[in-house]
Amino acid sequence: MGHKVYLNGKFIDRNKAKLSIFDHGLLYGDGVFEGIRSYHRLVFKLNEHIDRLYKSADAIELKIPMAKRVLVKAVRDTLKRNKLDNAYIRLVVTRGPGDLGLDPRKCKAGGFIFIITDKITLYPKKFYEKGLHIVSVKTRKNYKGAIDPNIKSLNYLNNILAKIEAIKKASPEAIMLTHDDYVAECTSDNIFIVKGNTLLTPPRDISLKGITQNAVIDIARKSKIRFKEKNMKLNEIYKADECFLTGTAAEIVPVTRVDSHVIGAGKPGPVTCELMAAFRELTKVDGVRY
Ligand code: PXG
Repeated sequence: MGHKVYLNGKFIDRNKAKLSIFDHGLLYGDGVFEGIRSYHRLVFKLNEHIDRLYKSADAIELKIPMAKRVLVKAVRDTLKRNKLDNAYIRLVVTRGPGDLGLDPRKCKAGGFIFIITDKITLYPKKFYEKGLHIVSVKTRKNYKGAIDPNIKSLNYLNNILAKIEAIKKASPEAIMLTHDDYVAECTSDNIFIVKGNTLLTPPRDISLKGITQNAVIDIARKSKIRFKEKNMKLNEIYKADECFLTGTAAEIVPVTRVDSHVIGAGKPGPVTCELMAAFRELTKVDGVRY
């Protein structure tokens, strides 16, 4: 039995799954997605990811023709079928095939819902031990009045352009700024700093409200670490005592250099390490079993 993907209610060989080239998900990036992860047969924060997917879909007036619990079951079934204990899960909903115009009403047949599960590729261990060196880039975040950054849509072009800039600077991630020069987030991670006794992250309406970011904020609250959202320019990041990124794939990864600036003591800081340890424990218990 080869590796299967879920596509509109069926399990199909991953090499045989096909979508229409008229799908507006492909033609226009008209669709939504989630990147999810499981640890030892527990899907971390699955219900939170499903809620965000439906919110994103709602924001683009895309109706997911399925109850949330049915989709939750589909995710669990896909993982079980592929016998994956630790996995990366990609959940995608497209607008569906239409004509060559933008009008989503023409996509009458409805969209594709698919689930790909795969082995998770972990970042190199040295990222976590020594911290990342990252850069800021010129490509801006979408202005929230143009595309709300809280819509996790299939249109990731500006993040991809930022990623290309980072790659050219030999950096694994890129800090993206808003149109008015405030730090928003990275291409697929949120950003935090520690300054004095306070944990800070940018205002959550200018970036994607990360599920990992939520988890870190919850841990901070329980651990009595002072936390605030704060609008920050790059200078504040440069002068931080600690810095780290959060994301489903990266989990919590320390940052020890931003552009030419060494952060704090140049190694992962104490608050970062405390949060990393607490997060590791959380992944062992917080999730939907399959
Ligand atoms: N910001 C953006 C723009 C993202 O795309 C995050 C923050 C972190 O959110 P979570 O909920 O994961 O804590 C993301 C994460 C991947 C991958 O394979 C991840 C994302 C998008 C595309 C690929 O790592 N989203």
